Amino acid sequence: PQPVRLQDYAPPPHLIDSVELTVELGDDWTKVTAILSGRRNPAAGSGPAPIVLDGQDQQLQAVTLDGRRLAESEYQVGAEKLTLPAVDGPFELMIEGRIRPQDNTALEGLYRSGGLYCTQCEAEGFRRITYYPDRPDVMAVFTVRIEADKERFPVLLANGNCVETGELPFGRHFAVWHDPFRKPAYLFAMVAGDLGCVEDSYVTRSGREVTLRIYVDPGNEGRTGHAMESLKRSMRWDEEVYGFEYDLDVFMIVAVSAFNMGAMENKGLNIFNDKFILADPDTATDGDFQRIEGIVAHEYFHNWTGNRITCRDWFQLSLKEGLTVFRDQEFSADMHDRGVKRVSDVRLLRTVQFPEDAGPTAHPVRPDTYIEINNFYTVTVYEKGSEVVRMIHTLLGPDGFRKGMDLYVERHDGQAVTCDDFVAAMEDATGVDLSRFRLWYSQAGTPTVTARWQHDPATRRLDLTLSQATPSTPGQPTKQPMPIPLRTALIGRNGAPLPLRLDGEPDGGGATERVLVLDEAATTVSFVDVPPGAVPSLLRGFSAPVKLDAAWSEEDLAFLAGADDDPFGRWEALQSLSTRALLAMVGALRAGKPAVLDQRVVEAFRASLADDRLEPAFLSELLALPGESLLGQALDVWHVDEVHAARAEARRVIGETLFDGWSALYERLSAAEPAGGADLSTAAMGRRALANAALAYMVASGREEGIRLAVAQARPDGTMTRVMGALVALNDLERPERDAALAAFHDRWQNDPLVLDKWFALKAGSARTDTLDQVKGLLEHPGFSIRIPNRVRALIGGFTAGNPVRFHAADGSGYDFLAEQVLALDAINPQVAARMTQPLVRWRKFDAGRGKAMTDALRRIIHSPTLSKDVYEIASKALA
Ligand code: B3K
Ligand code: ZN
Repeated sequence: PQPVRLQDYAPPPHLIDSVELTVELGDDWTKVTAILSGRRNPAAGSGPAPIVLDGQDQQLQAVTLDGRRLAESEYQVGAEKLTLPAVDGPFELMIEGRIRPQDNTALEGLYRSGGLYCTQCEAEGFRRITYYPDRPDVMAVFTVRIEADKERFPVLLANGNCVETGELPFGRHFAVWHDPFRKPAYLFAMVAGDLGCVEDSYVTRSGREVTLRIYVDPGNEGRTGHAMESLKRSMRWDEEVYGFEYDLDVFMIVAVSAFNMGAMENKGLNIFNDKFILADPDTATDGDFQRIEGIVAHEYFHNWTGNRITCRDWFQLSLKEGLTVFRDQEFSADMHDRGVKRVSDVRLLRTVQFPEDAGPTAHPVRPDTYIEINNFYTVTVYEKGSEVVRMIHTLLGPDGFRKGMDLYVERHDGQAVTCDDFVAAMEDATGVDLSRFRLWYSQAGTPTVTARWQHDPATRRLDLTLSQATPSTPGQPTKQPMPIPLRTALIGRNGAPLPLRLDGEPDGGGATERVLVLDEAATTVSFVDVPPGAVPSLLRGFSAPVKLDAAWSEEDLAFLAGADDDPFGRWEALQSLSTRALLAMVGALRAGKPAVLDQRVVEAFRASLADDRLEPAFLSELLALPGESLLGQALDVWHVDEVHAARAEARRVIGETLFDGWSALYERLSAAEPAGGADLSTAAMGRRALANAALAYMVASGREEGIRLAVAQARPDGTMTRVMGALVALNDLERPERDAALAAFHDRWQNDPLVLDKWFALKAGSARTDTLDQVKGLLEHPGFSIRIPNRVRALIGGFTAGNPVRFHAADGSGYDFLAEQVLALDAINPQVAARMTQPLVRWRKFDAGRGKAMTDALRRIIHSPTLSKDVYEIASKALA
């Protein structure tokens, strides 16, 4: 397969102004007729140019150009292109074709799953519906007519407003939808099925009433309340924070059970994985509720950042994704607890994006080449992209950032633009020079910032020396220094942040926090009037997506863990202290010695547990040890068994030593839990999170009392947050109580696919040695289907991505299993197969034996004669 390159971008030779699409859904064939009104693009030269359209997996039946049906000799149909005669001026083209949505297991384009037809067109799915210039810089006004059997498909939806409905012969009916906003084909959507609908409304701040509708499988209407409330909160927030109002009369969401990703922002008709819509306290955890809120917001926010202003080409994907993730993160921070939100976003970035940025598939936030664009919907484009926008926000300040957004919209509403256009608007609105900052878009790899300091008690100066280095990544052997904003404070011995004054400044204005910008390879900053014993608090709020190597002693970290006024800094200090201790335990185990947990960690936990100023949600984050994969990354070689053993031992010691503390906390929090657990306030969710953390430590202690409490809490009549908290706590135990609790859960929920996914993930994520055999057996479970991505992610992904110690079994059995599943899946759904390949790509992180077994598995995959380009791209990069 040939790579596509950013440097080869050329504007489209023809533009399309309007599309009239007719889709006749039928059991054998679906007939699609497209009437395109187009013209030559003045920005792409003049004179006649052939019309070249994209198309895939369809049968072309007729082409009519300006009223004349073309003979077959007048056009060429290739595997992926249709080439028509050269055209100079305006033209009208009619394309008639046939497709088979019922056979479309890739879930791209128009597909049928169960009794529902729906679409997924981003990035390049529209070309599976009709021949079209399927690229985001071609924007047209769409009118869509859908025809289908009325009884089986009573609901017919597309983007925009419904302008006509009516009856047809043979029990069929039709609906016509018109979307007045010009849009690229990737934002096209349609749905046909038998769906229940919940309706609500929203009055925008300028007083327009918008109808809100959520469509779900009949029977699920009662589980849409949270999504609807989340939608209304998002609409309000976007008006308040950015002045963005919704622009159509109706906003629709459809929940579908077979979906490749989380959701899709199609104009006026968002389509969602049902997992991110359906929720009630019996079936969804607090984490599920929060994810739903975040994703509903994310898709809604795309209406301005993505739809009104879209991407010129797919290399610019982060233009809409990084910005929209930043917006949804800020929304969630405003709705709940900012510090807790920041901690969980940073944890995701470090656990998934940092490894990507350090491995063979590393790419810049704005990639410059791809084979399959679907492989670039990555944590780098999304989460690191959001961090890049956040740094702009930090450098410009909230008011400057808002001015930049206003200018961005004023300049580019209705256009398809680039990341550079976004940065230019930020610069022009504020006068801040971001020319070097643009490197954040083009340079891959996670920079390391080194911080060393020295305090001179005589002059009361603290010299802080900062330097940066970014490792080489594929295709980028050397790197330039980038501007790195570092939020900095000095915490005095009494625990209070000190007023800051830099050398040479007449006075610091009393501020206790500064944004230092490290824009060279190295620099030294001097603070004056610094009393002895002050400890720097660096990278506060995680102000840049970097690895920080700071010269903190264990005592400094223990101090910051109790005193830092920045919530992220406080959490980070305890994480760093724990990481050091856990790595020392891994070292001991490797040397054949017993692993002993540093007592300072236990003491820091004890102190935090006793600190009643802390919000429960934050405390539960503070008391979570770094995960196995973070510890693995911190090592040159990820010794999976020792990492697992060290972490389990640390949890046992913390559980046992502080048992009385955990138990008192658990009792106090459980007493506060109202029967039913339906209180979804931030505070109540925080209490449940902390109670679950306490319970897990009690179980980890090994004391019978912990197990007894967990077994009681796991009873399937409880609310899902509590039941799952208990099952997670019990899941690794080799005890009949664990099996019984899981079996009861299964029996209660086996007919509810989304809840059954939780059970699949628990089974697949258990550290018990029989887990792989269990997973293999569950491939035959009646509730499992390789065609439904949620099932695949829960069961197969739950094992390969969620269970490092078993997936990386030294005998290579986990890798063999994954290779087999990837190949089976690739024939059905290449996009999901490519995702599932990911756990193999970082084979260099493991010992020689595992590395060899992993590359063997990758070779087995890549040698498949029918491999998709999706999986080929990942596997070939991994082996390069
Ligand atoms: N824009 C979609 C993702 C499309 C993925 C295509 N493989 C969802 C989102 O980011 O909001
Ligand atoms: Zn998005």
